[in-house]
Amino acid sequence: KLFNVAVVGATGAVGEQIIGLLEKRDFPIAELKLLSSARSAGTKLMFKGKEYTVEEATPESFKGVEIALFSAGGDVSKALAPHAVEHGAVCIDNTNAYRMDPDTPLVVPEVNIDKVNEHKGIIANPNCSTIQLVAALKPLQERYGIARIIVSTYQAVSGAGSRAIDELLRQTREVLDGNEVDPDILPVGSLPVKHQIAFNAIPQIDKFQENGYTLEEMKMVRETKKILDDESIDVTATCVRIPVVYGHSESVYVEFKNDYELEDVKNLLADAPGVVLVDDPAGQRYPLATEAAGKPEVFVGRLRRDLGHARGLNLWIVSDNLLKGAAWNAVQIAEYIAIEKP
Ligand code: 11C
Repeated sequence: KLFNVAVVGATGAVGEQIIGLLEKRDFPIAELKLLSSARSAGTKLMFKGKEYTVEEATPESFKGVEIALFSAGGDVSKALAPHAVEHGAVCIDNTNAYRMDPDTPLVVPEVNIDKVNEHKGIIANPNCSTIQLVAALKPLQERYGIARIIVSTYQAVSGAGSRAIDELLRQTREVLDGNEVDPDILPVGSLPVKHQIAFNAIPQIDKFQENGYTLEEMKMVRETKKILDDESIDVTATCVRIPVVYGHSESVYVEFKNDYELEDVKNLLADAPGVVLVDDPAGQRYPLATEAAGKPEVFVGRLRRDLGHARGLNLWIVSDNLLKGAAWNAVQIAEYIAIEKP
């Protein structure tokens, strides 16, 4: 069977990757609609050698659409996903709009693909930094149980969209040329205070919440518990933007409920779906953003037992935030719906 597919946010950093993956994976498409805000409507995009004109997304755009992939921001998803559902589409939403809604499955295929079958029209794609964390920890949770996770992130600017990529490149040139830097986008485009990202590390991703954590940090806390299906796991996160274009890196401390052997952990990760173990200190081999960029897997390394806690493990997790962290996870869900679902 072929499906009528809509991509909402087609001109954005994630939308571009989704379109590329639909083409590369030869997704069974009958008709493809590329949708965006009014501002980007009219943009021409190529798909399988054919030119498409991006149209403004409206409630009526979804007539006849069977699968809609949203990545145009939470407000757009809130405004339009219900219309897409009314028209009979299954929505795979890449924003924060529905992730914590109890009726919406929050899905990482390697972890909980079965949840897709419980959807009521919308399936949420988790935040990029959460996806790579849970994909790596799931096989360890199954074997040992997880009591606690402490994660610090080193996140690429592409997570904040293509304008943030331009900003990093522009600022880098400005600094190297000895010119003044005039930050415009980061840490949060809609807030008045901006910080230089070139040659810097900004410990703020998204807006601060009342509890002193940022929204990005609270997404990691809440989404991790929901996806791993265990509210009792203690999760704490510090999210930092660094001057990298593609690939989020994470320093993770995980405390298991049961004793573990390091060799067994390595074997579990080496066999885990979608995970690549890169852990060879003698050869100076460990996951790097530069090597993860453009690849669909989650890379794990620097495995070592905590010095103070026998059931504590430290590790380093890296993945391409636009691929497994966004577009690839969404297309995997779409493939399950279109091709594999019983
Ligand atoms: C970042 N994690 O790196 C964010 C981007 O909720 O899907 C993804 C935001 C989201 O800035």
